[in-house]
Amino acid sequence: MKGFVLLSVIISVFPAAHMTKVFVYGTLKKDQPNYFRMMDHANGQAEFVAHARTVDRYPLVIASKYNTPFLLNVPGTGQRVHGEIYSVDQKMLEFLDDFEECPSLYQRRLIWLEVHDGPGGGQHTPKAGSSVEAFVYSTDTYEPEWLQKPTYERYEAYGDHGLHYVCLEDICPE
Ligand code: PCA
Repeated sequence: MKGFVLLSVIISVFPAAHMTKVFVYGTLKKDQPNYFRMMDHANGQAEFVAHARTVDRYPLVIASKYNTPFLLNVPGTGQRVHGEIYSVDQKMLEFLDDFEECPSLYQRRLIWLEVHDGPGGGQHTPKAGSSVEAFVYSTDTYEPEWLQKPTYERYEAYGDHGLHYVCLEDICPE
């Protein structure tokens, strides 16, 4: 009990101490179909940190019957992938793990990112050009054929590729 009280005090004094950086490259990005889930306070807190690009190349493919974006965990092939870094609290991290069916569909792992622009000024905003580590939902549990698919450097749910993201009725915005 004492330990719990102490932990609560530490967390309230240092709110950043229990935040985790997550890099999103797919439907969770701003203006993409699942962004609203990260902005829904019922799921926890998510704060934009910066735009960024993966340091290594990875194949970002669109696969499955729902045309879902997958970053395949095959560093060194594909392209350097653009996305957004968010700082999320424990509640949001647990929500995202559940939503991304981690660890069966995606696994959450750390990757290196090159920071582009952030909102600036903030004490916690990393500098443009610097490298930061963040979690990403990438996958090892892909079908071998997915390695033959076209790769993208930037995901757009309704882009020129024509592989429009299919929302399940019960998990999609109106
Ligand atoms: N959601 C996660 C992984 C793929 C997806 O659509 C993301 O946007 O990063």
